[in-house]
Amino acid sequence: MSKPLNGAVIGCGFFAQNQLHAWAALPGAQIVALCDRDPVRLAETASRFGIVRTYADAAEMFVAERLDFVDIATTVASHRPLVEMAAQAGVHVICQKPFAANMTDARAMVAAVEAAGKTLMVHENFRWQSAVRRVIEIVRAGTLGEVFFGRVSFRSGFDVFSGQPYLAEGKRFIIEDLGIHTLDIARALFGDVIRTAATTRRINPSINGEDVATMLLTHRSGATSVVDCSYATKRIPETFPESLIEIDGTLGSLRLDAGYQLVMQGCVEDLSPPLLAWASRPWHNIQESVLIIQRHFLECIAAGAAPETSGRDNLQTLALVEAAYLSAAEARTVDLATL
Ligand code: NAD
Ligand code: 89Y
Repeated sequence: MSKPLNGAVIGCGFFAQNQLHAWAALPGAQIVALCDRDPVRLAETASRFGIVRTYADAAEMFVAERLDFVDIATTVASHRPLVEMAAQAGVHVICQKPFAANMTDARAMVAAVEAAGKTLMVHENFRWQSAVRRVIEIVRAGTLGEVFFGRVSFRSGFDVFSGQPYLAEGKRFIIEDLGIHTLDIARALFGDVIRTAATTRRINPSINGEDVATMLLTHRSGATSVVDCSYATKRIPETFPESLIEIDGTLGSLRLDAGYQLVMQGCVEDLSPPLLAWASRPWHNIQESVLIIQRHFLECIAAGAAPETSGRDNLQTLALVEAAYLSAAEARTVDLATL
């Protein structure tokens, strides 16, 4: 068996705890260093995961450590400088979503890591949720024939602001934070997009950004999809954090219904995700996908292959986010080639 890769995690906040649990479960990697500019979060996380070497400054860490990869789990404002620093240090990179604040930054980040000859994966984990993955495999196997319609829907009233208070503060909210995942699922299922038309609303008066968005996508394959998301939906039972899916193809249709129930050709299959030892409901679906995407990263490095959600691939998802905001702001259809 080859030696585990040495990695460092930058950002010890709300979501990084899941990433660290997943690394602890993967024999192909060991996290040898942690970085966070918040000393309390850094110390608590280091003690929780038994990681001895800690840094307040990422530049110092890259000088002091011999790393194979870095896992960037900070919020978007720091992504470009940290990815460029990692490229300069010559290490493989994982970067959380949203990958970048705009297309210019995103393209520069992809170019920097490509120039260093290293692997860059965006932690775009929703398409790796086991139930969503099963649907992707069915579509890619051609079981439904030619897909002509799809819907990826995420509607919830779950309080995400208590764990992630910054989500209430930004000018942008649901498309950049959550819609980015459902748009990426639509790409994984139906392929790249030619144009989009979107509407947005803010229902919750105590946040700054939009909390409802509806996007109509025209895919290059000829399929049309609707991607809709809302954090203003009071539904019982609450379905957070499930992405519900409907697909019509020339040979059949399927639905991924609430409760992870796959309904296809008159049969129902229970795709409930496992509750990993370190996971907790209702997040367990997302938490399992963290383990799966991080395993995928290690497998890609071993095989010298590009991750499915590489930085270059993610440019297409990010362009969809930008196109949706532009479409909603200007009340027009946006051609993706213009971005
Ligand atoms: P957070 O604010 O709780 O944690 C971020 C941490 O990064 C903080 O402790 C902060 O001090 C640290 N930090 C920021 N800039 C830094 C820098 N330059 N150097 C060192 N430390 C720095 O945020 P979070 O909720 O954990 O979210 C982090 C990212 O994860 C966001 O981009 C968010 O969108 C994403 N996220 C992804 C998922 C998913 O399912 N993929 C779920 C939740 C959050
Ligand atoms: O930040 C978001 C994400 O990526 O998944 C769910 C979330 O935590 C809140 O919308």
